[in-house]
Amino acid sequence: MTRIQMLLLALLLIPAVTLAEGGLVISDAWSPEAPPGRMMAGFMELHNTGEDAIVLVDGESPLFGHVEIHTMIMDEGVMRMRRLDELAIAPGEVVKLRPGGLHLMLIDPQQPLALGETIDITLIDEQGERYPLVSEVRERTRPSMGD
Ligand SMILES: [Cu+2]
Repeated sequence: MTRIQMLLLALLLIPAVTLAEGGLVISDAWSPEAPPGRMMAGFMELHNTGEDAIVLVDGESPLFGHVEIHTMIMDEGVMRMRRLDELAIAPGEVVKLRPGGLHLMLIDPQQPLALGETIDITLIDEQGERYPLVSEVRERTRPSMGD
């Protein structure tokens, strides 16, 4: 079985919404397509359905060298990305990662990814709790993340 076939099989077995142990519901995860070798972004909704704050501090993916949590800031009239050490989600809060704002940065791609393919990503909180998700590669929309 090829890696692509395995990814497609995995997609069939994973529901669109993943309810993790810690009460973090992750939905509508997607990544704009990018030229081979370029870093990619990850967008999604994060809903903390639990009683306690969830503080995400890290991420990882088998398809990328490393994963960072980024935000966008205005710097002398130019939008720039900045790495966040942590992303806190209060109980009941929905945080949206979307183009032009908060996003995951998927750095050092290990293989080309075509439209419709999926990326396994795991978010990790400060207590070491892991929140797996699957991001679908979709067409790039405006506003663009650039790279
Ligand atoms: Cu970024």
